Amino acid sequence: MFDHQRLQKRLDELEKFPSLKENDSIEKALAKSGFTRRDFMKWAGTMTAFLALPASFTPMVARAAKLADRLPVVWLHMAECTGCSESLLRTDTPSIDSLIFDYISLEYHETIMAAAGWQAEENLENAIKKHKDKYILMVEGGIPMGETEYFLTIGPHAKTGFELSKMASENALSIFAVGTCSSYGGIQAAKPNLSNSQALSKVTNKVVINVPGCPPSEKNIVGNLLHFILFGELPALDVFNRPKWAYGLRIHDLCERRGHFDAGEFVENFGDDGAKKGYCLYKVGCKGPYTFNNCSRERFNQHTSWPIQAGHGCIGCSEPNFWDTMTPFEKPMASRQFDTLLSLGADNVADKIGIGVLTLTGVAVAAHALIASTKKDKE
Ligand code: FSX
Ligand code: SF4
Ligand code: F3S
Repeated sequence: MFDHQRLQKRLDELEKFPSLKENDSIEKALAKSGFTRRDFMKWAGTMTAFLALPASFTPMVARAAKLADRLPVVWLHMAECTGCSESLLRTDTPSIDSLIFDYISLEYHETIMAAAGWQAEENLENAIKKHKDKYILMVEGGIPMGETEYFLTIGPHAKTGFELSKMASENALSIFAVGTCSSYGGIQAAKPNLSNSQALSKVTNKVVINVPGCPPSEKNIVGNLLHFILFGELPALDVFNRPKWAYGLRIHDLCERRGHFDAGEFVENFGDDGAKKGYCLYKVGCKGPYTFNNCSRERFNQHTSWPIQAGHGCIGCSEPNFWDTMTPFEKPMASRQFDTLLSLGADNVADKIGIGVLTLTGVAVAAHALIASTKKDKE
């Protein structure tokens, strides 16, 4: 997998493609925002570690970022809140991640493009025609299907989200579902799902790489793009088609409050003494033990903070159907998968302190692994 020569060859080939951004370069974009080459190389080093690659790959990750303008990207909005785009495009303090995203050749993105109406629709058709089978498709939002397909129509011809995403998927080189909504349906797919919103993977037979999170961090979005530029092939995926390098561990595994969980020190109520001391949020509903994502390692807004650091438990926003399965958000998961599998209430796990807690947690982890592998077997 870690074959330098193969990757160099791929990047050499990519370099031969014409730059889609005339008169622009990542160096210029960085300089304009006050970043030095040193900052850029530091960023490339962090990104390399983030992608679970050896440090010797840093120059190649930097080169891949510089070649990001060789691959056209089409970004579609379906039923959602635009939080995924916002996670990336925050304009107040652009990070190197958001600059890279600016620098890629975004051929179509409804939030940031100047065109509107007829012009916008034409732009999309042109981009798809011009870059047929060569562009990366990124879709944000759930897609109303079936009898309620018309609940989402876009543009002057009132094309449905389903039609647009299907057409864009058919002609794409690689497809990413950005956010929980396009990965699994998301909030609008919560019961009773009146719009019958579905995941992008229901629209196409092609492989869809899911980058869930409501929203996903900018690092996970840009990291997936970079991974594709570097390798040109699918990353290792888990049973829910999430890249393992980003979604391989649970929030709970690297949580800064984990020591308190293991010691049996819990916040009992928001604002109590335990909360002031930064104790574990399990009893006030944290779903970190059931959620596979890298927020506890990467955080948000350039590593500034993340939900648990801010004092609220993880609500499991990157898991399928989290709105139905993880609510109520501020109550522990008293009777979910642990109960059904091993007759262990999750509260039980939290209440027993010391060795007992650790043993039971170990059992709970095993239970989750069992669920994951059973699901895989079924597929
Ligand atoms: Fe929102 Fe994106 Fe959530 Fe969904 O994010 S942050 S509702 S994942 O599709 O805009
Ligand atoms: Fe962190 Fe939540 Fe796990 Fe507690 S239960 S250690 S707050 S992830
Ligand atoms: Fe979402 Fe939990 Fe991360 S709520 S943002 S997966 S900490």
